[in-house]
Amino acid sequence: SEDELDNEDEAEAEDGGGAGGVIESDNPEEAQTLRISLGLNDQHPLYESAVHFGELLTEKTDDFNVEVYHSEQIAGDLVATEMLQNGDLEITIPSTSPLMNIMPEYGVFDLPFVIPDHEAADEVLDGPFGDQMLDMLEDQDLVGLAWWENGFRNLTNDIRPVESIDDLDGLTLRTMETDIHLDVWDALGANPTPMSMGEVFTGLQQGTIDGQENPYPTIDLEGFDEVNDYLSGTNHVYTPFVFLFSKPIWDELDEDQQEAIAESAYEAREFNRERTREVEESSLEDIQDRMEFSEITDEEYERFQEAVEPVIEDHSVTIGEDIVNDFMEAVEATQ
Ligand code: TF8
Repeated sequence: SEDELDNEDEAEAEDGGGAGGVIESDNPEEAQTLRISLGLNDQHPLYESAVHFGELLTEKTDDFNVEVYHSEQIAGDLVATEMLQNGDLEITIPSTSPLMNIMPEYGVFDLPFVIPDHEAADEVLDGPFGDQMLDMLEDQDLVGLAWWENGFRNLTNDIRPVESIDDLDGLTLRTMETDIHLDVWDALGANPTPMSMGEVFTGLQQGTIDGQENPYPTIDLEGFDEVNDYLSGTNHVYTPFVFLFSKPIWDELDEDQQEAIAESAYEAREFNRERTREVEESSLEDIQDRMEFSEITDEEYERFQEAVEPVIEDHSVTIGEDIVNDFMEAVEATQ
């Protein structure tokens, strides 16, 4: 029965995140429940930010309860997004990368070595380019409400310190489920293999993969530092999180409700960026105690950039030359 389902949901949320994962309306019985699916665990600032979204929303209106599910309890990024398209789930906050399987245009964020720093990322996403990319989601039955931060991605592995392209030779690396990342690591001489986030820890532990790449908070908080010895500050790509709402469910809401949700997602973005950047610093400090850290010299960084140029060219066709140009121009304008 529905009651049983509700109880199960609550038990699951309590299991993982404690009462923090459920943010109730002042009128919980009458309120509609919005479920948020996250791929990362409840230690990550993404979780805290999703809870913060729930708090902002329940301050604005009594119409909603918010339940935050973490660690792929509901689904991985791609499947959760498909559930939104079908009206089976209200909210997910995925990396943009797996979305390229739904919209090739979203691969633009996977082009490596383009966004140089946080300031540029913010400007590009908060400007017309970011708006254009959010608007595009509507045709896919998704409502894009805000850009949140995952961060710059960095490489870990268990075989050797990676300081140059040559060190990548033959390393089996897990990538996100996107062809662009596959081709990038292939061009750099590694041996990439795509998998969903939920399989990465076990893969590293059992040695079916030698390494993976993710922002520092994820490396720290998902415990990858326990199974990998070497960390390289590659900062090779900035793939954002995008706050998505199901369009079929959105269309059933009235305008005030839509506005309250949109505003809360947007307002929580500031909290999310601030927290993520704090945790990025503390995580890097933390993992350096347990991992050997290698920096990439400017010279070597340029070699990386050159090696992936053909990949960028190839994929510009599927992403759309216009989008790629707009993206490059938006980044240049920040410099
Ligand atoms: C990855 C991504 C993920 C996030 C998470 C599932 O490596 O960085 O960690 O998209 O929400 O798969």
